[in-house]
Amino acid sequence: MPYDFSAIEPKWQKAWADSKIFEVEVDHSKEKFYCLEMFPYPSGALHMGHLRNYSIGDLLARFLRMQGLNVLYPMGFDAFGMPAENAAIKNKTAPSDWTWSNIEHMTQQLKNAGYSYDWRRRVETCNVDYYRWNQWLFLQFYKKGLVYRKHAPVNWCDKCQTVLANEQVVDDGVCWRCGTPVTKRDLDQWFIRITDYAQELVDCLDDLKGWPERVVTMQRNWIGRSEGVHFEMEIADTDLKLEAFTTRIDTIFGVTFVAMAAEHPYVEKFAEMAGGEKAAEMRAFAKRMASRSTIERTAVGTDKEGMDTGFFAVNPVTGEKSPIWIADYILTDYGTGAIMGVPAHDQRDFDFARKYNIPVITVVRPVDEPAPDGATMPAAVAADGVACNSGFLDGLPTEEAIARAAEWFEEHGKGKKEVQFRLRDWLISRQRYWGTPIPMVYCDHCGIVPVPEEQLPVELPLDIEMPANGGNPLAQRPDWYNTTCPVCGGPARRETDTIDTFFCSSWYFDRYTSPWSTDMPFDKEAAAYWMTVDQYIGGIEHACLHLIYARFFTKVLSDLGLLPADMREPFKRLLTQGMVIKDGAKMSKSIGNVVDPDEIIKKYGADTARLFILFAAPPEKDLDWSERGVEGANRFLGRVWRLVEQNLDGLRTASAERVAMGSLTLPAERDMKRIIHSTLDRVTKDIREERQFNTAVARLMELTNALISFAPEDAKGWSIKREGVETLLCCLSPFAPHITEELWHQLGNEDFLSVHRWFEVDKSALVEDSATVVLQINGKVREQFTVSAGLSKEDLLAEVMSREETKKRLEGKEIVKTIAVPGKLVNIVVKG
Ligand code: ANZ
Ligand code: ZN
Repeated sequence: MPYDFSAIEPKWQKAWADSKIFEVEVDHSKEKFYCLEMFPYPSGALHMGHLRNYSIGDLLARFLRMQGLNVLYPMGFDAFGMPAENAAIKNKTAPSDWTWSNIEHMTQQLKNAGYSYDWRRRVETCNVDYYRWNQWLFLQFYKKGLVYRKHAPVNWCDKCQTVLANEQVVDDGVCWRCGTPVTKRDLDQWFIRITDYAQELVDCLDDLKGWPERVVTMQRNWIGRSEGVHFEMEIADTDLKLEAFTTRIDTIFGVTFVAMAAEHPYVEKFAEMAGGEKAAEMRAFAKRMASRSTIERTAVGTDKEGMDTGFFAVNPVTGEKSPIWIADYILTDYGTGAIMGVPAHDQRDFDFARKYNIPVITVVRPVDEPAPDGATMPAAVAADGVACNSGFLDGLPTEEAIARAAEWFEEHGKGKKEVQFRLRDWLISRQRYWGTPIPMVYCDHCGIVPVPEEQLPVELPLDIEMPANGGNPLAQRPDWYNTTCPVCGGPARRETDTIDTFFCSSWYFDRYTSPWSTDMPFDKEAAAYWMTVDQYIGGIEHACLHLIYARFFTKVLSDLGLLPADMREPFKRLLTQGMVIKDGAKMSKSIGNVVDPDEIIKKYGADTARLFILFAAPPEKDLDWSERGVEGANRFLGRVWRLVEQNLDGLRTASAERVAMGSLTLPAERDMKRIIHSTLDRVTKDIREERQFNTAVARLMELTNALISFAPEDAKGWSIKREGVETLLCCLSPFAPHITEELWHQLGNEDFLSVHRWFEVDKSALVEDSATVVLQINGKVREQFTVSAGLSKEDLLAEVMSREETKKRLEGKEIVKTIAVPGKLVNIVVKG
């Protein structure tokens, strides 16, 4: 029989589904393992990146299941979001129709790949059974004071026609989805108080030992915890005080200017006080600065721009006055939106000071050197040193100077130590249709009123027409948004914004533990058993998006009592798989180098596609797509197939009983047995400990070759060959589950290999029969030879000395000393 994957694969997929072997339940008598992949957006079809992600996950799920663990391995769809709306406008279909048909198509694709999901647990975030719990959770967050509405400058993407959270403004200022430079708009929006958890989000990073260091660092920087001093400066000739935040209060004697953001409220105050032309000038400048995108304002190398307001701030320590500027590089939403400018020790301040001829005064010097001259220094010196020109701080090393200066501010009541975070509250309103409606109502009488829980869900109308000119169709549906106030019963209007889809993906893994739950988002007992996720697999691009939001959610759900109190983190181990590249570039539609997984599966079968993907590169590394590599994987499976087919009679009739190493005398049989078990041993470790799947495959290829050349001479030999073939099929099963299942049954086995217990290593078979020993004379290698394994020092030496070759080499020489290392080497030191 030839290897006909197109018959084998659907046959076993059906058999597995019919027998429900991948369906799992809570079982406290068993150790659990939760294996999870980032769920896909139902864009239409799987791409190679998905196939890689899920082939890695399925390998682990299958392997650990065979190791006897109770493995939860679910799949679902992150189904809300913009592309459905764009497709709807383009094809004149409803976003829901487009989405649901994609979900069904992609589910079929996943089934064709042979992934071992418990399909009963499929979750779709656009399903009202799911998003009603988004709304319910939103209300719990609201009750807990974690949701608020605020008028604020927010990120706006003109292409997507919606606001964005800070995390969704990537690469210094563009929309994460479409790449359009983001601008600021002043709007009323809903925020979630993720900053309440900023400290814990940083602290717990230390415990994420199973995460790539790179992701931990990215999150640490994103959350951006800084310790510093928050203080006030009087503004000369006014009764105003300007607040600033600094991490370098030790440089307070080096302040030569003060700067504030264009959006700072004092811009308008100063304009009013100044009046006349100066006022107009100031307003115009601030407006021009504020209208520029963050990318323009903060890009490295762009010229800093500023304007002197004519007002002066009084240095709280020295009493000196410094001019107050408006500067483009001061961010409105960090610290207080105003800074003390210390050009000698901060590069941005330095660039600004040089441009506008502001004096530069050094107040920190290197330990054993005098202070550089501020007038001529070429760049700021940010490094620690010793305070100078700094009154009571003089002579103190930077760290102590910071502490001393901070104390001074606290003693004098002029400032206090403060921790600042870069992390901002999470803006979750979206001016889009295809998302979870925010369960809030506006009443002229009662103001903002939450929708009572018993009135949930607030369902999205599905019979909509997308406005061709963009915008949110919900805002054009009075029949939908007109409602009655839950408090006074008067006329009211629903919120027409929907919730950021990252909200949906922040707890879907909890839902998987009990997706049938109808009275709660998920069953607490089930979640307590299955969570946390033991292994999460997905793309690094989510390092500061989904992976932060999901961590935050887990902490809140734990505080809400939905998850156990000590369950503070969702993902124990994280694997960020590399990209799939072709011809040196990331596989993508825009580059035009995509290979369609469907075509590969059709041409070579799912087993080949999966094996190639797992063999071609370690999981974290980029994978170079090559059709030749795919053919190689296919040829290897053909060899495995023929190994069984061509020996089928012998293998089928061989005793399934394992022959003990001790009863084997033929060297070929002993060697075969050893190869089988050392391969099993290493493959098991490669998968379980190292996650090095590619080396595991390489070892299985070697085992295959050894089995092909091994010609049994007797019944014991056939029994060993069968043991070898079954071991090979066992180890290969998580990589290529269909062909191995088929061959397993052809050998006469009746159970499913997919859930067969992983084979045990026979330790006695690992002992080597022989050892290779090096002979050195005066430290130089002279020859290598084989001795039996396990010889003692004395026996080894005796054996070496009795060899004719050794005797010849030592002729006429005087032996001074001999050194023997069992199993390794003998060194003979001679004279003459
Ligand atoms: C004086 C100073 C002297 C500073 C010095 C630094 C070095 P991190 O570490 O990121 O927290 N800063 C404060 N608020 C700012 C804002 N809204 N926009 C731009 N810059 C701002 O950085 C804190 C430092 O960033 C603060 O310490 C302040 O500059 C600046 F030798 O104050 B520093
Ligand atoms: Zn956009």
